[in-house]
Amino acid sequence: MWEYAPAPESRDIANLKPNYRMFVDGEFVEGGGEPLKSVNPGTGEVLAEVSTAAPADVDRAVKAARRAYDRVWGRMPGAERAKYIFRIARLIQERGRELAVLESLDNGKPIKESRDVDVPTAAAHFFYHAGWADKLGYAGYGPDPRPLGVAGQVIPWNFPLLMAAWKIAPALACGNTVVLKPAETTPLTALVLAEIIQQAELPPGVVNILPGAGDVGAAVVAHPDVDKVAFTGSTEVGKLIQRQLAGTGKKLTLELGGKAANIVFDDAPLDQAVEGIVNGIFFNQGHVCCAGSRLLVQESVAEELLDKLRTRVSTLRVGDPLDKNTDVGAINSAEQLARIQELTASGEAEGAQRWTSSCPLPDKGFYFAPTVFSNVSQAMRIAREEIFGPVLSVLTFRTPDEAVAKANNTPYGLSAGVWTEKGSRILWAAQKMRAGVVWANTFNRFDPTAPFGGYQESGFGREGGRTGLEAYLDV
Ligand code: TXE
Repeated sequence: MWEYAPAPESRDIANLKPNYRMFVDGEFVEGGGEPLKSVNPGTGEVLAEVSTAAPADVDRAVKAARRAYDRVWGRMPGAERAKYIFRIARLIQERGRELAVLESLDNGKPIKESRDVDVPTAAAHFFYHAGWADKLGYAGYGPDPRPLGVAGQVIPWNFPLLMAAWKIAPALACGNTVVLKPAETTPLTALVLAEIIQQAELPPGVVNILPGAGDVGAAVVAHPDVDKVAFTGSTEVGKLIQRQLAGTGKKLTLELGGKAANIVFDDAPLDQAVEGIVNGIFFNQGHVCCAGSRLLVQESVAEELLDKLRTRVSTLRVGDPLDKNTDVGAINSAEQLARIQELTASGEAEGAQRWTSSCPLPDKGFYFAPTVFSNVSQAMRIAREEIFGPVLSVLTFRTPDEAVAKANNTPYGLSAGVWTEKGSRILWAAQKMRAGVVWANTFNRFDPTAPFGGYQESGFGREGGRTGLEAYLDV
């Protein structure tokens, strides 16, 4: 019934190699660390072997980045930098099919998402930031804002290519050089991006990409010649990095976890809201820091909305990430699957009512059926902790004040959604909520022109837009 192996032509498009090497000083070289195996979460099979960085490699990469900064990139006129960045953007578009298939193979996300969201948004980030490179003097940060130097960047596995673009594009536009560490379960598209950077003929050392586990990330962060650290990942590791950097004078931005509230008022167009709720929590298997993982619905429409929601979620197809009809792909790793299972079990144990879609699941690979918990109370773990999977927790409220109070009852503060016909209520709720992004009558909309980032334990600093440039400039 299910086809587990991706169609051979799709694998070919991915241009998959048996071995991937790290990218240092303009060349692909073998790292001194223990090689890691990248697994296809859609099948559980090994996709490729990837060499990883040893501490000496981190030092080499940072030295190469420093040299490139001092001799070339930090001095280059912005208009010249822009040409290289535009070239990267064009090459991402040209190699878009290859990148999309590889991303779905390595991460598990549905091909329609990697094709229509991850790859085009990554290209858009380079296009957008290329446009800034020669206009920094007009950005409002003084006539001649200076770059910071070498940026050490660590990214997670949920949007491997897109997170690399979010980090690299603004750093380059502002004149910094980069040492980036992709996540251990998804290093492949970052290494194809390295090929693109080579193809675009960036001077050696401007971008260096070092696969490896957390120890490599820690070594990049700690390197004394790294001037700025940008991290996206768990709140736990973010706090660790913040402590590690205290007193070093390095500039830091953190983009961490979330537990976003998606608030539906009784006047909301319910069918439209259902689409937004589904997109908010089941897009990318819920592996999204700003996922709308807590649905807050006004009591008077709760039952009607839940009926509509379960009906809609029953139609989602879970399965082979490379199948164009797949709506929910594979969970990125066995560890993440276990984490989701443990948290959903806690929801049942604490008395929430569990509903799980009866869609068939492939029996190879890592999958989790879309799940909706109702009768959730604020004290339950599934209402407080980031599940990072296709699991929605539904709470109810009676008044707008109660809705906002519940939305803010979290240590996080990355995003939120509001569904209502009343414009005044949207503005009121957006003012009252401690969230970096508030979407109104939509969810999960990303645009390189809009600053993105959080409050409280969701981190600090903004990425994207003019504000995002501040993270890479001495203003
Ligand atoms: O994150 P880690 P994990 C949340 C989500 C998920 C949980 C755990 O809830 O279930 O975190 O995921 C590197 N110094 N998010 O364990 O460990 C690591 O190698 C420097 C939300 O994958 O934070 C990887 O490249 N770097 C989040 C990156 O940090 C270190 C996205 C993220 O891994 C390091 C991911 C160290 N000491 C998970 N230790 C979001 N905001 O979107 C690890 N790393």
